[in-house]
Amino acid sequence: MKKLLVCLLAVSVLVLGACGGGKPKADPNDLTRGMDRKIVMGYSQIGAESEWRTACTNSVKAAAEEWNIELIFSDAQQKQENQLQAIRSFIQQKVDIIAFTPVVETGWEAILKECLDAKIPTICVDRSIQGSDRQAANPGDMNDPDNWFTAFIGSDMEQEGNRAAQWMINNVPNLLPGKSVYNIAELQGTVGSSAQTGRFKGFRDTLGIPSADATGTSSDGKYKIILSQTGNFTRAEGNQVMEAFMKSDGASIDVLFAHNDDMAIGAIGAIQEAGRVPGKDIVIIGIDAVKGAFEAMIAGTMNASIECNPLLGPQVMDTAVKLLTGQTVPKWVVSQESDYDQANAAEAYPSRQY
Ligand code: GZL
Repeated sequence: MKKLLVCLLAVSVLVLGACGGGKPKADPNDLTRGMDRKIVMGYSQIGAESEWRTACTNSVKAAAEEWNIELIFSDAQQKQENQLQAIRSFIQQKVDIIAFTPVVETGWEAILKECLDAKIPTICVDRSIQGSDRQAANPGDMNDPDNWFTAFIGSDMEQEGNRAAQWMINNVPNLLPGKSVYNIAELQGTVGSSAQTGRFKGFRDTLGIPSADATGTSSDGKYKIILSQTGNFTRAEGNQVMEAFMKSDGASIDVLFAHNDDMAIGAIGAIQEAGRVPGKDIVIIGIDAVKGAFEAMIAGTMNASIECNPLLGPQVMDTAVKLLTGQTVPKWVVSQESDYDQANAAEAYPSRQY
């Protein structure tokens, strides 16, 4: 009798499986394979302050389409309180996963712990939070910010600052020969964002300037940061701050280091207004490698841009599917990037995607 029952059970399972009973077979071409329904992702984006940000948003939206993931998108208009509100709303909507780009590094502990309590995994996109070294933390150590979020997808901002300083050291003496000291003006990004803190520190570390100091002289005495102020990553503010720099110290500035290309491009107009030649009298180094920077480098009004890749969408969606189908993901999915200047800008420009 028992044997008969076992056979009947086995046959019924086989019959059910054959006529599609139980979990539907995932379409092998469906990138959310392993999920028996559409993933719902909430994404809190900072805003639309730069070419880079727009490219990042477009990449995330396009990848959500491709991965067949339902994206609930929120634009925070540069305000952290709008991000906190959006994330709380995602929790109330019981989304499967939350992605966010923290506008600044601080103020995320409470909301991320609400996500943890709601058992909703979180992905930091592009920027990270204070105290995170983006390495796997000791499990359960809730004093470690790396346990407050699930994964970080983005660039090494400190390394971008290093790369900008290294390009300057390798190229400025040839571009402006015969000087014993090069005076630098710096346009910082949004104060307190991981992009600003990382680039600020990385640039100074390479020069041997204390990373707490806005201005200072390199350990070899050749490079001197004489001006440093935020332009909030926008062209308009980059132009305004550079106009003020040119009024106070225009004649003595040799190099402009801008934490993004949009501020560098805004500054070009202010340099021209002040009667100096951008790209020649003042060497201009930006970060992002957006199309506007390539156009300026090809025109000769800008000298270099350190790439920061905004095309993060595919990595965000791939990480979301892996997390929701029980696969392990690295704490930090690092972006791959290059450096561009007037020597390679024209060749690279046609294939640029942003
Ligand atoms: C960097 C990103 C920065 C860009 C700016 O990862 O957060 O914000 O460099 C953007 O262009 O505004």
